[in-house]
Amino acid sequence: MSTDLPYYLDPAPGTGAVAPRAWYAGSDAARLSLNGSWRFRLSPTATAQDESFARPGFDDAHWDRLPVPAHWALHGHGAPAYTNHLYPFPVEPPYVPTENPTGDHRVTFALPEGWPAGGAPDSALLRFEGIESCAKIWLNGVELGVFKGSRLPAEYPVGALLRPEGNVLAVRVHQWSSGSYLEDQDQWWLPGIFRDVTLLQRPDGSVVDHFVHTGFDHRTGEGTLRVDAEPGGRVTVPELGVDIATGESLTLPVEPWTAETPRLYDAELATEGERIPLRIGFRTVLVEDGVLKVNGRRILFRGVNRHEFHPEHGRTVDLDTMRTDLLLMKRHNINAVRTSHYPPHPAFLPLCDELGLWVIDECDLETHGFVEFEGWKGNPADDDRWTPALLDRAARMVERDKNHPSVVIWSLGNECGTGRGLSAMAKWIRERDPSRPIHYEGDLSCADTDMYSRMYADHAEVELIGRREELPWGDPELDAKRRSLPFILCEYAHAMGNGPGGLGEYQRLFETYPRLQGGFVWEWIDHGIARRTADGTPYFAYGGDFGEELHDGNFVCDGLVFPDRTVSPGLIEYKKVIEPVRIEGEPGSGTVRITNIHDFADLSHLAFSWIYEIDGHAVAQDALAVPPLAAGESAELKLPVPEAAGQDGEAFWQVRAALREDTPWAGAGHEVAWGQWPAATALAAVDNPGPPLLAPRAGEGGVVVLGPGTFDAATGELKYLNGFQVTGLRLDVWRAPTDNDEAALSVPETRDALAWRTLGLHRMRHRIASVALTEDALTVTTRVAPAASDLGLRTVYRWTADAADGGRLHLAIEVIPEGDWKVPLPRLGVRLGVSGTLGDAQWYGGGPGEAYPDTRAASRIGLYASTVDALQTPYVRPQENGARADVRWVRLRREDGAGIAVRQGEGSPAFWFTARRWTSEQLDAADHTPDLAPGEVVWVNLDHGQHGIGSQSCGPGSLPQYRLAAAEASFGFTFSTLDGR
Ligand code: IPT
Repeated sequence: MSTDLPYYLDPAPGTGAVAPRAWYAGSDAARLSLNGSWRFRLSPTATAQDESFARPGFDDAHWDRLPVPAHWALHGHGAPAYTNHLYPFPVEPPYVPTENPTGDHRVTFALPEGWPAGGAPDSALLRFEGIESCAKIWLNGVELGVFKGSRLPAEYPVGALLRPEGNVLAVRVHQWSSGSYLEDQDQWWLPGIFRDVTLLQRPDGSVVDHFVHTGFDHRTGEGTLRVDAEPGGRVTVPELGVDIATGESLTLPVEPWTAETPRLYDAELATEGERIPLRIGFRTVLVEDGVLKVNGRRILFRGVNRHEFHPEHGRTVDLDTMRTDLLLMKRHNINAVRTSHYPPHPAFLPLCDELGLWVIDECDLETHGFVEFEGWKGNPADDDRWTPALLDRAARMVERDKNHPSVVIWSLGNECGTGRGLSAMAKWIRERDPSRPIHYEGDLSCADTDMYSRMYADHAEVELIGRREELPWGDPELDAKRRSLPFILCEYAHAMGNGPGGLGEYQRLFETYPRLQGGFVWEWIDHGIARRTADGTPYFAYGGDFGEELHDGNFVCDGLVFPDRTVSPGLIEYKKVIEPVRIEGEPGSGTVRITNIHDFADLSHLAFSWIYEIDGHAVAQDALAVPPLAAGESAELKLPVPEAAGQDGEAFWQVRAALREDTPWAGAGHEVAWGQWPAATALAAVDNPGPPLLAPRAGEGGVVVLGPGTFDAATGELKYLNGFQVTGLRLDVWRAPTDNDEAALSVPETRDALAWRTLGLHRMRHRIASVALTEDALTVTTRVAPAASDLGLRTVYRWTADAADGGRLHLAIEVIPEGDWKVPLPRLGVRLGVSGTLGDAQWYGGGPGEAYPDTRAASRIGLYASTVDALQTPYVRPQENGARADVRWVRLRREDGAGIAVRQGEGSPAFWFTARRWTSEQLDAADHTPDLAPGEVVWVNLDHGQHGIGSQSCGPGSLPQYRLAAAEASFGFTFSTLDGR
């Protein structure tokens, strides 16, 4: 483009760097990390300060200090800002605002002992792994060039400039540049030198670049190996007895690399001037017969989209954190990562090679903000002036990451519409590395790609695609091509807040149709930034919390782990849904069916066991011998009949599969999969007349006494259960809307929370129609309805107590909707308040974690205990959470053990149990976790029904079977009290 533009506005790529080349962790050539404490000065514009700071003699003593790598906005200079796809500046490419925070960085360093000063320019390289978004760099006063392409490396030849000591590196970083138009990913805008800075010694004859080519032929069991290198040298693989010249090909028997069996061979590349340790994995990736295969077999992605994020450091992520991410993924059965939406720190990929994950490596490219304009007008991805920058990014990704067996797919970028620049990238990548297929979601024609990829398609559409029966698209030739391609959901199951729901149904589709090769949950982590309130309470901030004039709120918190990497219920659900072993039994059956749904591994690495449980107690258990079924095989095994099988109580079989031995990602005994099913078929309900009932009697002071219950005679409201005060027991239909209920991106007609609030379900009124005392019951008839509406829920509470067991109080509820209800109910049940001293819960039912109708796969029937506080799931933006499914009974106790107990009513199904120290209304009103102040009361919800969760914060809502229609319902509970110790 026109050269009169300043460097940071010129759409051309950066300047001054050597050709991109393969990254490697280390070699025998010296390297010096320049990370550390640097001097820093922030200016409001790109040109507020002249460039004199680059001179070695410049005095920076009065400047602040800043750690490098870091984002200055997280160190007290300026502030982070969050937008999803909107550019936070006027769109007039390549221009950016005059207000352009510019950080000048300086560091002085000495060369280590033995490092020759001076020499040929290419005898030393100064390497930057990532700078956001544009920088001009000087060493010892000499300009090295301009860095662009934030999350990609660049190396500058500096050999001739180095001195033994007193070297001054100066870097001027602009937050905004032409590159910002290419980096419109959904995340915080965070400028800075956010990845490592290293000085690399490049001795004569050291490796300029190397490319490890491998393959694996599953028919012969042989691998192929060729290492191209510049300059040439030798490659040794001691374990295989290999010693070949670079450029020479070899075929020999090997064990293949897969994500399930990440077999790596240690090797070495030696040229005249350098020895580089290599870790070689043999595998072949290809699309064949409409299916993506590795080593001849179809693979299934159980994936996540991973942004790099740390709640204190932003995109400056250290090695421990990277490893933590991967260990957590592996422990939750995740086998694939899409590096959304830029190449990760280079050290992430060797960890993927080692631990075993399929990686879609995605280029640092997104121009999503142009979606705002008709036909993506002005989109740099379709503008020749920008093509060199796009090609530069493609090359820097491919060259850097080409030697990783874990990288099986190249992705051109995310949400860039379509365009010539993308086609040029695909063409270049295909020529440079034909061994990996190409992904890009944004072009529905799939003209440049090797797989059909979509985001957030609903189950029904995915099923059609699975059958290759999707609606025809565009020109017939391209349609035919696309129909012949494998399919992935590069994003699905938006993990924002409570959810995502509907994972299990997707998984069943993936396991049914070979074309559907799985998906990548959006996304791995909530990008909440760690902050404290004035009184020191920690919380996580999101969009708008930093005074941004334009922002997308908590849409940045949509991960399977919380910002501090605490596992959220969504990840536990996902782990269960994507188990690589299916363990199933029919209710009442002592036979288990075990199916190995790994793609490669047999079951010999797993140890199986069975447990026979009665009322939540394991009464018998033993190891279960399971044959080492090959991938895809299944077997039915008879379980032994335990002696305890005749005992009274509710019996369950549980079969578990755990790691037999320690692995690099989890210890022996780590549970990989499980199944649980009732050991007996449910007994048919016997229609017995029931015990004689106590008569309610009028007591002193306007009360009615019935068994342990004391009621207000006028209102029929329960006041006491023996000595325990009860408040506000009544029908409850409200829940604090989840992010998926809010569905902020959807059209208003489909947003549940909007429909609920419009109708007024958050402000229901209770009219007492009658309070009737009969011989054996207290019956309260009410109508529960919102103002201004003629819709209502006629609700009858019938209280009784057994004559034989006067210690229990039964509540039978009948709900009859009146009027034409078009809106589902958030929940249906009763809410009651009990003393805040009842802070310990114990229950028999689903657990240990939270569950909702379409997020209950991981909920296992058992005996559980938790404090009321620990029952809460602290979603970054407070919302409905913490329900436990299938609860048969629950006890809430004080410290001395006294308390109240609730069981499912006679003939009533198990219920949903929730307890919290605030009301749903308070939960609804809170924006951040510190807004929730524990009160004096524990509010308990006992629900007959819960509305599904779905994934409509970005994607489909809950499936029809999980929607809670306003319909006639009867259910009940039995209340009693517990004595103290
Ligand atoms: C999709 C984006 O690719 C991803 O970066 C993220 O923003 C996600 O949505 C929502 O969190 S794009 C959208 C148009 C579906």
